[in-house]
Amino acid sequence: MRSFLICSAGLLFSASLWAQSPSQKIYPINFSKVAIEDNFWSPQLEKVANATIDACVTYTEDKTGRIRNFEKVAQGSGKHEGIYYDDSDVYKAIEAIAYSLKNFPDKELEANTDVWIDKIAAAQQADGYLNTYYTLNGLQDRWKDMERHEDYCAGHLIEAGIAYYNTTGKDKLLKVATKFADHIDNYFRVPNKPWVSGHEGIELALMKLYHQTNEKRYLQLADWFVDQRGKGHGVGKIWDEWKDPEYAQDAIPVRDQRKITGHAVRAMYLYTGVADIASETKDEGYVKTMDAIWDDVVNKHYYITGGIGAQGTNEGFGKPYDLPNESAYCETCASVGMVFWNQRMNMLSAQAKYIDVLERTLYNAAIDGISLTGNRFFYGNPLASDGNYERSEWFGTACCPSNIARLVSSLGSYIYSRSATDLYVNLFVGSETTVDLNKNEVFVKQTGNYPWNGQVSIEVSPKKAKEFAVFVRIPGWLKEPVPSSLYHYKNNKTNNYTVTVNGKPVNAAVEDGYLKINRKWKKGDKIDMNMNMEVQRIVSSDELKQNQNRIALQYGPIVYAVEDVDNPNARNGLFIPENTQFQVSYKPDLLGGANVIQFKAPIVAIDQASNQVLQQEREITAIPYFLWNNRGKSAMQVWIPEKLTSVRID
Ligand code: FUB
Ligand code: ZN
Repeated sequence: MRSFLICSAGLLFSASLWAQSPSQKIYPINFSKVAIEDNFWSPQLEKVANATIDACVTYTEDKTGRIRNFEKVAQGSGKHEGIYYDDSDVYKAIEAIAYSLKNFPDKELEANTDVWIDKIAAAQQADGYLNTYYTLNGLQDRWKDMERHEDYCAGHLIEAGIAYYNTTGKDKLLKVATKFADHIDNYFRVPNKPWVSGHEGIELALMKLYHQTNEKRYLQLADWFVDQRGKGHGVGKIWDEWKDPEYAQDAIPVRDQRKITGHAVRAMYLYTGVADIASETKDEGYVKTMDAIWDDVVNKHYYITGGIGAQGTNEGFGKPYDLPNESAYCETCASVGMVFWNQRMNMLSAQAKYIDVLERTLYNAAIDGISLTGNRFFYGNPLASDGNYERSEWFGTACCPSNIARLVSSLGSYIYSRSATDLYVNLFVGSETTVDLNKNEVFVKQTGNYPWNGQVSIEVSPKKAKEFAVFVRIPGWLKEPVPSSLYHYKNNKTNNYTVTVNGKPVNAAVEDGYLKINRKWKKGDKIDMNMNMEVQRIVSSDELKQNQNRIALQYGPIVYAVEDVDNPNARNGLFIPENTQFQVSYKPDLLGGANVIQFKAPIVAIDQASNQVLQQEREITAIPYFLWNNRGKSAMQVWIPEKLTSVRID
């Protein structure tokens, strides 16, 4: 199914989605210019448009008081309903709606969103401040506890305002957001008024506002927010009650930070903003920080599913290499943030390893957050379950549903990038776009059936025949699971690939993970890529204690799980010996259509009657991890014992 593109109108703000930055190497092609027609992703975009957004709307305006809070502020009185950060969910839902409306125009949904926006605008204070919790509870308390998410909510308001304006051309929400940003700038960026954002997010939002308006003070304000950290300025719950500045990445200045700490979503949003700032200011200190922290994450804190944030206690990072499976937190929002950050790192460096990480997180941990039906959500995404864990309709703290909705609806922004002269193909998604390279329109069209198989065709049709380079990402999973030493393929087995142009092998080198195909391109040229997919047994490094003597299965970029619904009692007794033979087949009728991995393997069980251990060979089916828990509650595991001696029976 094809997604449609509509144009925005009445531009009051300059809509440069990613303006030229001094030290940024490549720029993503915005999703609004990319039409997706893809077996894997089109149904995902449709389900978000049809079911997820519907769930967000219902819970925002009917089943919770989120919209009523804005009404009460406008009326001048009433009791605040919900939690102090709930305004952010309204804004994030609007952002998701905006992206989705671009793909699937819907007059009724747009009209309803306009009504929300009127209510939001009516709740804004004369000085630009906007927060229903503090306005209803007494404005005298505003801007006191740095953890209370006032700036975080402002950040989501800014992102929503920009997104809605870019889709519809309606600037009401963007004007509200800009007025709030101006309030924050005037209120804080004066001498001796420190402020450490307890939940980051405003930095990246201000950078978007800077790119949207070309107003330098938003860049300066974003940089100011980052610069506040690590100087002992924190006041409020995190600092006074919890005594935990690491929780909010505030123990030392950002320029000195080398290790990931604390709350995972906060960290991801912070470093996304820092990357955006560094691309403008060429701040080498920030780049060093992010390089070191990125290494720390992928070498010591990264789940094979791409999830991050092992612990529920701080909703974030734990000790290095401490990656429990059943209690893995891996918040959906953290995966969304990981996608954002890795895209920015790729923009700064033009290195494909960041897209390798982005792809792993996107295709596994992130989309695990949403059910096949689109209206059930995981908050945490564990890698094992005893069968009592399931997706929910909604949450008290409801950050995840609208977050995954905004990511999926803007998927088009992650497929292609460009430099001034060249084109980059990052993700393998059936899609088309036209990119202006050096005043030459280049039409690009991808077809294939990724991630279910590795054959991808990319048509490159410039209006005028011209020499330039097409950088095609050679996915890292072909040779290693993750660009770090945390995991490796058993027996160092790698997957091969071939690339031809117009049927002939290309003579091209791989640069920073991209095959650089430099030639005089002409209309109708075609790149054919064939990535050999084989079932890979993944093993963990010795430091990763929880996975010792266990393997995970992967096919292409997809990590697999064994769910008891297909394999009764597999959680208690399955092991996969070294010589196991795997078969992969596409099952069109299973879970919306998916590759399954099937194999014969032993399951051991205790026979109560005879008081003996029995071993039985069974036909096992493994499904893509992101599809588990779509057939009711069921036990599940990603890391499976390799030997009888590591089997657990309980
Ligand atoms: O605090 C706002 C959001 O709620 C965070 O990003 C999530 O981790 C959850 O705590
Ligand atoms: Zn969340």
